[in-house]
Amino acid sequence: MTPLSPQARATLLAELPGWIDVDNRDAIQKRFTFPDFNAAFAFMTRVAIQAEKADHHPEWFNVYNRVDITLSTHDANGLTQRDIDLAQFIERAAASLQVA
Ligand code: H2B
Repeated sequence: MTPLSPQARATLLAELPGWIDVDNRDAIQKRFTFPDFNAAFAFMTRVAIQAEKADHHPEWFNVYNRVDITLSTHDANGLTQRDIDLAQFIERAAASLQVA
């Protein structure tokens, strides 16, 4: 796995609304807010199962109904297609649990 080119990175991120660059490292982050802890943890469970399946794991922080997620590929020391794939899965999981 090699980090995405700046061009590929920009094109792929344009399709992932709300994901922003992390300062001082090649990574992206997004905050997800759910109705309550139950929904947040259900979301985390879905993401955890997918992360194990893909052997690609998020860096995340949960407080009650909030989940802050950072994605980067440690083995590549940067953002790769694996992070994009996981971000797309995360978007689908959040959409199925999040109350507008
Ligand atoms: N997750 C992330 N985000 N980046 C990695 O480089 C990575 C991972 N590597 N999950 C995997 C696990 C690696 O450590 C194992 C040994 O395959």
